[in-house]
Amino acid sequence: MKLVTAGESHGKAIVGIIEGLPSNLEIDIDEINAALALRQSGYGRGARQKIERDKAEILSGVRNRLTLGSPLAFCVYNADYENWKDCMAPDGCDVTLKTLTRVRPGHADLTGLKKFGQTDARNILERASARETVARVVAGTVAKQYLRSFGVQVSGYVKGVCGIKDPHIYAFERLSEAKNNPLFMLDPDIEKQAMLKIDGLKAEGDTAGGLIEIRVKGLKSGFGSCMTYGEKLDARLCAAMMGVQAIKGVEVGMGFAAADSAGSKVHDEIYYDGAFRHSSNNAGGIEGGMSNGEEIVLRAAMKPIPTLMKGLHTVDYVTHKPETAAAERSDVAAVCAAEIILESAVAFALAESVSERLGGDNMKEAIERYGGLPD
Ligand code: EPS
Repeated sequence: MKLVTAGESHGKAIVGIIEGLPSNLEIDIDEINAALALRQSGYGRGARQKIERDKAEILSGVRNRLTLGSPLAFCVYNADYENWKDCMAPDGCDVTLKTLTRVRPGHADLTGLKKFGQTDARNILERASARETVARVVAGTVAKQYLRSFGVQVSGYVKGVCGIKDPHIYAFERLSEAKNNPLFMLDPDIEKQAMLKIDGLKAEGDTAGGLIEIRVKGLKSGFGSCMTYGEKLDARLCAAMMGVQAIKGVEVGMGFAAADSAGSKVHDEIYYDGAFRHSSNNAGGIEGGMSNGEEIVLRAAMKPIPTLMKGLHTVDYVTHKPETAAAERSDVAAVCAAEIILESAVAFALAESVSERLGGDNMKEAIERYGGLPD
């Protein structure tokens, strides 16, 4: 299974093509659109989300709600294109209308300008923008529908915002409740503190990042491989998470804390009660690069959004003069969006590994093969 995305933030649309889906997978477009709406939601989001009403249109690969086994192509139109077509239209426009040379620290602007031989960072940021993640959410929701056919679920929540952290451990079944809350957090008192933090940062023209936990339940053991480094499931899932804009760190299970503990406090002891089990899950469900049948536990650290309304010190790329970085509008915090996107990215990467092992031209074959695997 493979995903290709395309589209600029203020271009006509964000599009994607998923290759390698088996036939006869039922596609629920309402679930895709609900995920897109969640991606737009959350406390701390900016003005752009008031303009957009993201809805996916499936262009190919699905007939009467069932996949055909052919590439699934989709698009989500950018409503804001109407306001930007004078400087974004592919067939002729005035590119001087929205130039950006006061490059933003933390964004792709400066390095992108040098790398792609441009003088207007608009030509960089339009693609580097997290607007591209619209496509990842569409594909990730399709991947979730594929994984659900085998009883595998992906969920998550926001665990921290700008240093205000929720230390609790929650059962998987509780995680979906987070989507009803303004910051996708599960402890109302901690969430209130985090919202106050966002209010304060907004008043100062500043931004926030956060910590997001993603979990996978119901996956049998043996996905990924200990035999080749490229097939290791933890490597693939972490790469997918790091591929999400603004993610600067990822961990699996006990993660970085394992480096500070003795082996006897880290490794999950094994027992047998008719099936092989672990007495704890510090490994986060992955040992030797393979799922071990326990819940997969992943966490990602998101840096603060790099467009600050108060503007950081920078240099104009063309004049080389000291300047304040450009800012038109921005999110204060996009941790809820990141949570949805990370769920999607993990679901897609996992679906890739699952489909690699199962093969199957149609869902019946794939489900039968999954059923025949050891737990
Ligand atoms: C985004 C749309 C963008 C930003 C954000 C993500 O809208 P605009 O640039 O029109 O305000 O809100 O992009 C960034 C964080 C970024 O750094 O580019 C979206 O739909 O997710």
